[in-house]
Amino acid sequence: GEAVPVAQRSSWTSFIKSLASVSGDLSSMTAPPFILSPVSLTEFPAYWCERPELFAAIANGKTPEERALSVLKWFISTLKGQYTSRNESMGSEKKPLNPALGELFYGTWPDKNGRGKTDLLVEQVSHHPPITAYVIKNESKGLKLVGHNAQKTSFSAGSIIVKQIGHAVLTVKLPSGSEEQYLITLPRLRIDGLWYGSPYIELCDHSYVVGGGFVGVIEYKGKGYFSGKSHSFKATLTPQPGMGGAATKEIVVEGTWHTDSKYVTGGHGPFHDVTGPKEEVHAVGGEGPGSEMGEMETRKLWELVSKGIREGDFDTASKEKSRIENEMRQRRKDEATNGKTYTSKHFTQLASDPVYESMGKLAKIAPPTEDAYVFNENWPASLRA
Ligand code: 0T9
Repeated sequence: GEAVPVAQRSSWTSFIKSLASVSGDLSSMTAPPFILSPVSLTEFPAYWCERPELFAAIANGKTPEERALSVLKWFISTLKGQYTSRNESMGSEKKPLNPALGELFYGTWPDKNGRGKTDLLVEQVSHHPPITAYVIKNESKGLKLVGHNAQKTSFSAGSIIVKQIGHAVLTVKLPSGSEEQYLITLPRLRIDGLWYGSPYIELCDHSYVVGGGFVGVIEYKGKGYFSGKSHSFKATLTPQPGMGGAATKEIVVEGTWHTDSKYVTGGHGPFHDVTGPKEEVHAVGGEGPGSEMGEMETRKLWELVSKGIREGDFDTASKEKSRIENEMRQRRKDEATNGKTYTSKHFTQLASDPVYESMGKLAKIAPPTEDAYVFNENWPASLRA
């Protein structure tokens, strides 16, 4: 492990070995300090909108085909941020902070060049197992993305395999007043480079973007497959007869998701390109008076832990982390004593999702349904304006 500090080599080795025996949920495992990220998983949904103009552009599509293509382009353009940005900012993939139940993150991307204001709201709706629910809305463009994420991890041939559970639904309000809905499913991950102490993600298998009369399948391949390059993908957009897309032919694009791609069939020239800069979310307070952050808002809750990790003061980081975890355990105990259970501030959980079911059927997506976390439309005052 070249990337592992000498003093942490044996604890890294035992961490890697213990991965093989922990199956399902790695979030609460204790890892050596060098691999800790100061950022909580509740901040990750911001990756969906770090190119706000591509999100906004979905609303400009004049035909179902134009819109389905812009949804696909926006989706593929989020992958670089979702899966390689920690390598860029911190040198490798790192272990994110495991969110507390009810942890919140609010943020916004300001209006610029007519793209409209885009807002983000995230809540940790389950701790065991960890489940994060989120909504991203661009009101002026009639766009709303609602989704949730969970992970099931396993260990195979020296790599961590992460099956993502959850999905997102994008609703597009058309000028005519009618709505289009798109189901977005999530790729499987393989975390490689563990032995060297410099983990990185490769995407595997495939994921779907289904809606507006089209089924989009994105196939992921790493080194040694069709283009021989890491982070390769091939996306196929197929019109569904009788669903508005039938007038057009199949469209195929190929490339690497962390750089760019080109049309192979049904078009010419470049498709997506993420070699340019992205725009990080502006975190805003939502719970406290004015626009201050309340105690459950991620950057406030983890403030001292994050500071400790950033500054290499791991004693403080671990003391503060234990303090937060104990406090949360006490809250759950108090609730139990009072015959209460935690209720989500922003979402209502349902055992099935009609959009997932109907869109999923078109592409034969398994499982046949998933839970839904329905947003209660209760934006904090700081994002209501
Ligand atoms: C949803 C994303 C997800 C969350 C992270 C697997 C992972 C937790 C989940 C899937 C986002 O939209 C996209 C990106 C990165 C994913 C994380 C990468 C990662 O390593 C962690 C897991 C739980 C670990 O921390 C494993 C241990 C660690 C030492 C390896 C770096």
